[in-house]
Amino acid sequence: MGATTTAYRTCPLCEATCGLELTIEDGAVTRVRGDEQDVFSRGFLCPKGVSLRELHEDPDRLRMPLLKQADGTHVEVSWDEAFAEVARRLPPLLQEHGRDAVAAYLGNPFAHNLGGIFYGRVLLKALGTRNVYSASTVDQYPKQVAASHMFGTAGSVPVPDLDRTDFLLVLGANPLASNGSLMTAPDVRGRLRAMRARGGRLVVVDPRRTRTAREADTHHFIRPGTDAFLLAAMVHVLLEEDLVELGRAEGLVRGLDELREAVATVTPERAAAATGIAAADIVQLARDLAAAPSAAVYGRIGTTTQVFGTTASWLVDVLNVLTGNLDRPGGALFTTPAAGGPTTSGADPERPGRGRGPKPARWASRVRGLGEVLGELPVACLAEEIETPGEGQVRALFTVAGNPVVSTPNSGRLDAALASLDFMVSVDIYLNETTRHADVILPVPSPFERSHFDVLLYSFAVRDVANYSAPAIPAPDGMPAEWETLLRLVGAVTGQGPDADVAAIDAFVAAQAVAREVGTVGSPAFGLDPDAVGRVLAVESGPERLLDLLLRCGPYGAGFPELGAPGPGLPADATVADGDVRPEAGLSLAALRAAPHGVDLGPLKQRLPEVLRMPDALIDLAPAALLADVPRLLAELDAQAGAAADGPLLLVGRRDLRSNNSWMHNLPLLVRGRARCTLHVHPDDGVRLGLADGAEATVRARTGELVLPVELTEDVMPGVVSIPHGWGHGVAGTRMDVAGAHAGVNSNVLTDELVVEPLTGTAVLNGIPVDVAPAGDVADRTEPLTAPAGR
Ligand SMILES: Nc1nc2c(c(=O)[nH]1)N[C@H]1C(S)=C(S)[C@@H](COP(=O)(O)OP(=O)(O)OC[C@H]3O[C@@H](n4cnc5c(=O)[nH]c(N)nc54)[C@H](O)[C@@H]3O)O[C@H]1N2
Ligand SMILES: Nc1nc2c(c(=O)[nH]1)N[C@H]1C(S)=C(S)[C@@H](COP(=O)(O)OP(=O)(O)OC[C@H]3O[C@@H](n4cnc5c(=O)[nH]c(N)nc54)[C@H](O)[C@@H]3O)O[C@H]1N2
Ligand code: SF4
Ligand SMILES: [Mo]
Repeated sequence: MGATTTAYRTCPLCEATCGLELTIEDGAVTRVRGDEQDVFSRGFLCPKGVSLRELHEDPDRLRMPLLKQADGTHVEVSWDEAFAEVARRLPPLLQEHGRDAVAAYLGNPFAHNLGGIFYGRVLLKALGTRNVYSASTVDQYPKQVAASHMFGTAGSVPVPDLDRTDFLLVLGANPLASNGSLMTAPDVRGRLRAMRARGGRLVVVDPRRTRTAREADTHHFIRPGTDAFLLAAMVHVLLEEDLVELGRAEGLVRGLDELREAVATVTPERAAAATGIAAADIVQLARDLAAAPSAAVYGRIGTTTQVFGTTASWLVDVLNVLTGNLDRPGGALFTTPAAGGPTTSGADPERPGRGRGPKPARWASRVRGLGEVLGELPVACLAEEIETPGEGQVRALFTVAGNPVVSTPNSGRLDAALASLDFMVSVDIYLNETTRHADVILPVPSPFERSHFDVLLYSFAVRDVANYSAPAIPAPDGMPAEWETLLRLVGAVTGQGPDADVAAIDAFVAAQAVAREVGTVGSPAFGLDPDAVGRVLAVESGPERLLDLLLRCGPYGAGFPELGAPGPGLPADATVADGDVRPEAGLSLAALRAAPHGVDLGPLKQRLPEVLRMPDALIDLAPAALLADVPRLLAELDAQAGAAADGPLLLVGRRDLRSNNSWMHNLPLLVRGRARCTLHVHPDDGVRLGLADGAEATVRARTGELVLPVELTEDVMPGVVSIPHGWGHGVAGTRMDVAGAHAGVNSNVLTDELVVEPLTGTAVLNGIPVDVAPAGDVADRTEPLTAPAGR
């Protein structure tokens, strides 16, 4: 019999970063459990973590590249053949039509993936296109853009101090299902229960009575898309009643007068008419927030992917600042991530808090003129960029870890557009709704077969933590790591042919990273000989080498003691698990390898004012870009006050614990039981519309229509219906048998690519006006469907 071993690793599936304990027998993973010793998750895991074994073993998960044939079907080919096809077809296309003729779309798992984080930008740079798209413009960009306007960088997002707070106000998030987002916190339910056990209060604002709402002291239904009115009215109350107490932000803010003026007319009464939350409740909520010893306001998907996404995101943090909760223990704090990030670098060394501030849009999309945002164009305009002829038309597409056909608005249109491309390459693990259009699909190793460190997510964690996982088992023979595939693509698109020297490109990437670091004032590497630094790092390669550099030069880094340049090292309260080696010199990759359960770097630290990166070193409470959008807010407030009660039904999404966006429905463990892709309808609306529980309904919007089963439930607000996103499987040409048998419908057939949030171009995925009728009823539509509020 072979040996039984144990390996520890971080689950890469969602933002919670749970520690897993894997049992490995004869080279196969036979059990997945929560790692009781993990310094952050302490044994917690959710059903998706357990299902990683099914993912690893899934017969439909791709192990070899696929090539599309003339008849549209895909066949397995060798790695060499696959890269040769890219090297043969892409360079001539770029030569003839220019760099912008190729687009790239980066999906969600990309952000959970060391290969993607470190080498994705190398591929983008090699492509040199302005047509860069990602899931961020159907997700969190409004929050990041608001943060950059207030605090200076897109990484300056304050995180609720979940473990110490006395009061948490949650809007448009359901962390009990999603396990938290821009709030990395394994076991949110346990942490919320601990908060309530120590006397803290939880208030949830959501058009649905969610799992999180059921844990709350108070839940308010809110009409979709109206959070900005509620938040502005709360700001109004704080100012009106003299409840402002800036705390740590005292002397560090600008724009209070402009803010006062902006919300002057947003009274609780007017906000009540628009939101559906009573004026007295709005006033009380503002007072409670101000009175709590510590409090945090937290908004997520329901507040970002809506008509006032950036405005709502801004006002969330305005409330945190005005109540003295920014940078207060138990309030909303900035992290100090081990691998560093925009808030730990880029400051003016002479004057802390000073930096370049928010970045204006540098270009606009070709067809609709939507502004570039944080280096990307809004994915809501990808289809038209492919369809519209002329100079700069997108003719080729790379998707990496993305399924935009299911995840982005007006899926039907994008699906058809992808079919018209001259060439498409997907780096992906499934033949799914999107990748079926790809000429070449390049799979990557399973989560057990790759290394992991959450470079991005630790920047939004409720504690500062660092945990590295090496691959638990080797990848199949011949399968490159994701980063190697990305670099081989770099070779192919830059005309180096299909067999580019990956190690040489990697060495070049590393040398550039070292050059940046030795030129950075304040880095332990500052002024060192780059070759000497390179030699120290050369024991590692690939993402490990780049991570080692970031850790060593980060806020807890070991620096380069071998070169006489030690780093700052660990804080006194840092801990490791029993038996792990405490890294005395500070963090490096070697140090993390000796701490398989992770290193806890303590609760969130107070970072004002040095965390700011604003030209005047002040928090901007009234950024010009947001003030410019206030007239739209006020106009809509007027419009809504009258129309709220008798408007069309509004569609919102929902997540459930056993899904992960669009791609985990092929795992039997996660799809068994009752069908979850249903239309939630309030019983009163059910009666009015003649919809019975379990019967089929037709849901229509401007962009398309769907038929799906009705679930009558008081968990959704009257006037609102809900469909989860990420379904709609079983499409011809895909190869996901289990998902196909639990197909559901694609809710993004109903979301409108022409309706975007104006500041960031982020798609409005919540608050979509829809018609609902019993299926088969060819009810005459008496009125045309109106666009969502604020368009
Ligand atoms: N209506 C509506 N639409 C939404 C949302 C919503 O709330 N409502 N949410 C939005 C949000 S927040 C997001 S993040 C997006 C997600 O949008 P996407 O990122 O486009 O979609 P995913 O479903 O996450 O697809 C992930 C893809 O990556 C592949 N994959 C999985 N693991 C790996 C890996 O390790 N490497 C590679 N290369 N590929 C891998 C999967 O097979 C799948 O094709 O959806 C958005 N769309
Ligand atoms: N199980 C599971 N976990 C996931 C994912 C998944 O698909 N499944 N996806 C991951 C990803 S990519 C992300 S970005 C995160 C998202 O994490 P969350 O933001 O916590 O995601 P949701 O559970 O969709 O919660 C959004 C809530 O907003 C509500 N809502 C809709 N419209 C409005 C509105 O106008 N106002 C208010 N106040 N609320 C509104 C919805 O009813 C819903 O309850 O989850 C991550 N974790
Ligand atoms: S909560 Fe997220 S990180 Fe934790 S086990 Fe589940 S999917 Fe993995
Ligand atoms: Mo997301």
